[in-house]
Amino acid sequence: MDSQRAKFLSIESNPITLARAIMSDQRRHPEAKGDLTMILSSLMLACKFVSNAVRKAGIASLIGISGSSNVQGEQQKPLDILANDIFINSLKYCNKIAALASEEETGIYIIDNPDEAKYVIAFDPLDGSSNIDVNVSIGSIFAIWKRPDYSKPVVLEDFLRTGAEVEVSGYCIYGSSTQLVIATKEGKVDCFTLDNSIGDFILTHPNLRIPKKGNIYSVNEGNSHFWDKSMKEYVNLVKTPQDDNTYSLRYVGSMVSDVHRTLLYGGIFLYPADKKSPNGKLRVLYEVFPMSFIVEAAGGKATDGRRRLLDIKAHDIHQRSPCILGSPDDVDTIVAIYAKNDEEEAKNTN
Ligand code: FDP
Repeated sequence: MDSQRAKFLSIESNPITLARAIMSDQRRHPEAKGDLTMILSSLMLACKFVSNAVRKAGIASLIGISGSSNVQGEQQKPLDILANDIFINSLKYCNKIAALASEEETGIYIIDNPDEAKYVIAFDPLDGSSNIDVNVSIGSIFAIWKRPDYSKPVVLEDFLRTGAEVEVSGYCIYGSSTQLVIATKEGKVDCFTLDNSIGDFILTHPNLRIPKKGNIYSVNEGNSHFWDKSMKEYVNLVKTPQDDNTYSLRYVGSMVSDVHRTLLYGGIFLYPADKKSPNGKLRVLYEVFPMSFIVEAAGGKATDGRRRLLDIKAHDIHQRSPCILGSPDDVDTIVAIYAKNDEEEAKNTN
């Protein structure tokens, strides 16, 4: 069939699947041993399984997927625990991961590998889980690091790294479609959409770039009473129309959804520290680092207001941090406000 006719039938005759994209990436790095290829293939499989479980959640909840028993008296797992099991099982058998850190695990989970595995991974198997029962988009998030010395047994310090050291990070969003966004340290961000009819992720948004400036701000404004002066000043500024420029507020309350929209449409996502949560809410290893890595790779910026998020060195696998990320011009505006207010405060205390 000629390509004209295939187009007419809306059938893509030469799709770039995720597997094909990963393989061609590997070919561009002749020194690569295929370890990351294997890990990404395992993650792709895990995301397909989780996607399938998420799509069934509404029906399955009739038989008690949220932790109760089903009609046969069998105990059902909550979806986030199920997603955690799916990720662990999928990654265990690729033999390329030495240990993992998960939102659902208290400590690091060491994998008994026959060979020396060079990589560790941190993930949140199902982020935004408070949205599951109300059918709002949720996602999985991950970041992969190479171990500094993989001839030795894996240790906690293999995870206590900076975000700038991430090799690959990504998220999968289970929304109106299932999409997997992957960023590499070469600064390439690709988005693949799951085609359920063939069961494969297809490259639909190659080389994503975040708009330089947006007109959407995304924050839980219910916490505004507890914010610091700079946060209050910034949000007041975006709510005050400048010339023709007005901002809209969009907040899903599911980080993957809010960051995905920010990446595609531009604007800013903020989860700041406040008086109730002095370290912010979001977790450094499996929320803040992977999302900041993706946003920076797409040309955006990520900060806690005063320093680049990817420069933080983790000291705990479940540590939290304030998180502000998005279009570079929007992030620069709030960084300038923090700098101005900090300078004023320093002058007043001297
Ligand atoms: P959730 O509690 O539903 O799991 O860190 C988890 C997270 O969701 C993020 O996905 C989301 O951005 C944030 O918390 C929402 O927090 P608030 O409800 O405090 O706004």
